[in-house]
Amino acid sequence: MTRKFAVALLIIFASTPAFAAPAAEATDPGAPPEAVQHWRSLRFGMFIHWGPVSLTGHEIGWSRGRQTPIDEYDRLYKRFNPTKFDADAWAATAKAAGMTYLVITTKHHDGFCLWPSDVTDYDIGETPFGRDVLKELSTACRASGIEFGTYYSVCDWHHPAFPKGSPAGKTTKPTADLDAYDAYLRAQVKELLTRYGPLLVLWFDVPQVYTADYGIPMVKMLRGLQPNIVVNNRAYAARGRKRTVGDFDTPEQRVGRFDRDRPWETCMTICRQWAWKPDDRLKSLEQCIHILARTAGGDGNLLLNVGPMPDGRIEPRQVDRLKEIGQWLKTHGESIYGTRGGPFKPAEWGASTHNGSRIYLHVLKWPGEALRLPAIGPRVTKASVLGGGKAEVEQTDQGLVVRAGEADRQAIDTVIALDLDAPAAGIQPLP
Ligand code: FHN
Repeated sequence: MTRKFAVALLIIFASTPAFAAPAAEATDPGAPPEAVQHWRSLRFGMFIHWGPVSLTGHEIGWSRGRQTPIDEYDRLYKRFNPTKFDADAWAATAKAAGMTYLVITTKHHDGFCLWPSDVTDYDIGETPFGRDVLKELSTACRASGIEFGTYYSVCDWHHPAFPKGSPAGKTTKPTADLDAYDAYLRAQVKELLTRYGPLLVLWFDVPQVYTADYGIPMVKMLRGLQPNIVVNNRAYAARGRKRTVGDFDTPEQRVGRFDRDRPWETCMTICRQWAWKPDDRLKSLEQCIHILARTAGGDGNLLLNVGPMPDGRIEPRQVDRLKEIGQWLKTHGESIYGTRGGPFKPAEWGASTHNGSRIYLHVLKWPGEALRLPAIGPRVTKASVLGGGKAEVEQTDQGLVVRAGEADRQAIDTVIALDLDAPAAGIQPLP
């Protein structure tokens, strides 16, 4: 009996009713407010969806039992050998993109683990590659000043104890045992939280039948291991529509609504697929900048996803796009990092952010010769275009009229800095 199998058996026995986790406690205390504010100040992160599935060019998890037969999908790891994987290069690409944090799929719905787990053999250690991707990537991120976070799929369509299976989580396994799966999940979450240093975030996904009875004690357990970690809203299936889960919401493939009360992060693919897809459609620089500006303008973070190739590289044209975003952030980053959304809510013309006594207008589409905005209390003492250029503002009790000449308007986003004689945070959000 292998050590891993013995450990797995121990976990299953330990999860029998006599030893089952204590009944779910009513609430998750949440992350400390300063931890959430720090996460929010980072504003722009890299999402990575990667695994042996990249050998097929189909979607991670979802193609198991669809484009790729289950048995074939589950054997991919035996030939997964991304010899060009270079964690320092990935971290450098995130840095060059102006990204401040990185979240990688440690285990997606297909159950494969990108680290050598003690409770399964379905992991990177059993591939020809063999190396601990999480160890190398977390080390490289820290060396580059990029904060490291982990995505972990709650549903596991490969594991015999998780009730739902492929395709698409729509089948039910005869071997289902949620107590046993909860023990497995907790053991893996503990591995993530005790092996790779302080994590910025645990990004859970698709809980399906994993309910709050399991999820709340599990989240409390992980917060005990890393009290400053931030947890998203997908750690478990919430009871009732009104229940909020975790520390932030996760609008997906869309810019979230303006909300300065509940933290949120838009997750979005830079192409169309989450995992590697040859010749996928790549978003333009304008699209990426507009998504970032509108997300920050709504008071949200943007987690922009790349799907690395089976050889371990991020596709060169995606690297180039990310570098272009980073170039833009070199001159415009102060209008994104550390800002809060508003006071002017996102609209057709664009969005606004603020920090201290400065408002940033992200004018994405000029509504003619001038931009007219509702009145604000503080006086505008100065107006300028980030990156160089002139802007004029007329301020009356009726509102602001903002102008910039054609030569001062910028193709993708004219960011106009308005310096005020009082903090912008005191201005109530305006339509
Ligand atoms: O099914 C997953 C999907 O593959 C991807 O990981 C996204 C990322 O947020 N989450 C789920 C879909 O909501």
